[in-house]
Parts: sequence; structure tokens; C-alpha cells
Amino acid sequence: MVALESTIFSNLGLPSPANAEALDRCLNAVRDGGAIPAVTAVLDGVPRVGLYADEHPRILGKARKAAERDLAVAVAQRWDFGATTVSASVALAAAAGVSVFATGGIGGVHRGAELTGDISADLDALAHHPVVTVSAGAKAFLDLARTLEYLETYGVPVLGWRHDQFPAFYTRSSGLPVPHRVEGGAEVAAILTHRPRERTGVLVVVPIPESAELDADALDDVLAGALADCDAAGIVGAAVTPFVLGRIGAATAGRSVPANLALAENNAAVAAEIAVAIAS
Ligand code: PSU
Ligand code: MN
Repeated sequence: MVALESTIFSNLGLPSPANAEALDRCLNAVRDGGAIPAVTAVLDGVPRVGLYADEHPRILGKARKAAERDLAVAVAQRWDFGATTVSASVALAAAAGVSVFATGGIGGVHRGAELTGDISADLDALAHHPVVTVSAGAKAFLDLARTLEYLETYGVPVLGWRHDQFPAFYTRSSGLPVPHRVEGGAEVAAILTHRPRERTGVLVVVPIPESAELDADALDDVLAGALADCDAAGIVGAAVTPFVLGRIGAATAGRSVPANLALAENNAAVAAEIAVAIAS
């Protein structure tokens, strides 16, 4: 099985109708790889790992962001739709015994975290749940060097999928080397088996397919503008990432959505290969 998060498919992630296309392509990529997709969400106050087909339209709509710490609140308060972030999805996958999870990009250490303390709960979840997370790295509006340092400190193996550098979501390389490179699912399965601590996760980072990659220089200005707008608007806490993502989306409109879909689908396919290797 391959767990998928629901934030990316909700109004907090991709614009409509690209979100529906993303969901279809991710579900099909997992199935084509011989695995079973399990979308995570909180629906009507129930934490879910796997949805019925007729429930899919519900996760394409208006959501409340649910990180791991919000799961208990979403259940107790019976939220209609809590869109699970990476941290919540990894926690739910672990609880359901699902060992592989695919997403687009993980959250990380924010630039300026030495002052704001803003470090995504995704990183703690990667360190404390026995799940392989497959992502295209993290967007470059984060502090990617500190994100890698955090993962080192908390003991999360970071594995470059047929690649030597940490990917920066829209671009294949951030300029930062990954500690280890892997060539296939069987290798990841063996690494999962031999972890010295049973509850640590593994992060597999997959570069966006070459044909879908965006131009790094053009993105730098967009990211700087998005961060400046965030500061100027006084946005803090859990609202930071959705705000910055929205600004990046608006500034790159036509180019970023196809890139996002291509990398999410590709990550789902890689996750399926890893899940099949673990199962066999
Ligand atoms: N980065 C992206 N796209 C996303 C997210 C992050 O490029 O959709 C979402 C994911 O659900 C991730 C969450 O788990 O944002 C992280 O939010 P925060 O920084 O508040 O922890
Ligand atoms: Mn944060």
C-alpha cells in the first residue's frame, strides 16, 4: 500500500481543476506500479487511511489544515474535512501499518528559523514514525541546508533516488549533496529493515522529471517576492506555508502547475516500486 496526503489535493494545495487531475494521476501511478493507494484525511471526524471512490470529490474542496498535532482536535471536534499534511499522513500511515507514503514536497526548516523558530512538524514526524516518505525534496523558500541538518540530528536517513543532490521540488538539484544514493526499491526496503531504531522513518528524495523541471534563476525572484509578501502581511504559524505556496502559485501560474503534477505522479510511481519491494 502507498499512503497519499490530502492537503495537496484540497484548496490548500493545487487550484481546481488541476487538483482533480493530480489525484487521478497519483492514484493511477500507484496502481500501475502494482500497489494500492490509500489517501489519508479526516472526514466527518474520522481519521482515514484509504477512501472510497465516491468520497474523492470531498477532498478536492475546502479544507482545514490538519498537521499531526491537529488530528486529535479534528476528531474531537468532528471536522468535516481535515486535510492531512505530511506529518499527519505519516502518523496515520504508521498507525494503520502502511510503510510507504508519497507526497509532493515536505515541509522543513524555514529561512529565519533561528529567530522565528518555524520548523515544520513534518520533520519530527519523519523522525518518529516507521514510514518511508517519498518526496521531490522541499521548495527552495525553505532553508534546505538546515532542513538536512535537522534530519541528520534526528537520525532520518535521506536517500537520493538515482540522484546525488537534494532536489528543490521544481528543480532537480538544490546544490546540496544527499548523504546517500539509492538505485531501486529493493535497496530502500533493505535500509528500512536494518534501521537501528524501529520507530525512525526514511526520506527518499526524487528529482522532478527533467522534462518538467523549471528554471532555477527565474524561481529565485518568485520565492524572494513570496517571502517578502509573507513578512509584510504579518503571517505567522501554520498559515505561513499555505500563504507562501499561494504566492508562488500565483506568480508562476502556467508553469508551476504542470511541474507539480508531473513530480507528484512520479513520486507516487517510485513509492509504488518501494512498496512492492517491501511487500516481497
Ligand atoms: N510544500 C509544498 N506543497 C505543500 C506543502 C508543503 O510544496 O502542499 C504542504 C504539505 O502538506 C506539508 C505542509 O506537509 O505544507 C507543511 O506545512 P508547515 O510548513 O506548516 O508544516
Ligand atoms: Mn510552521
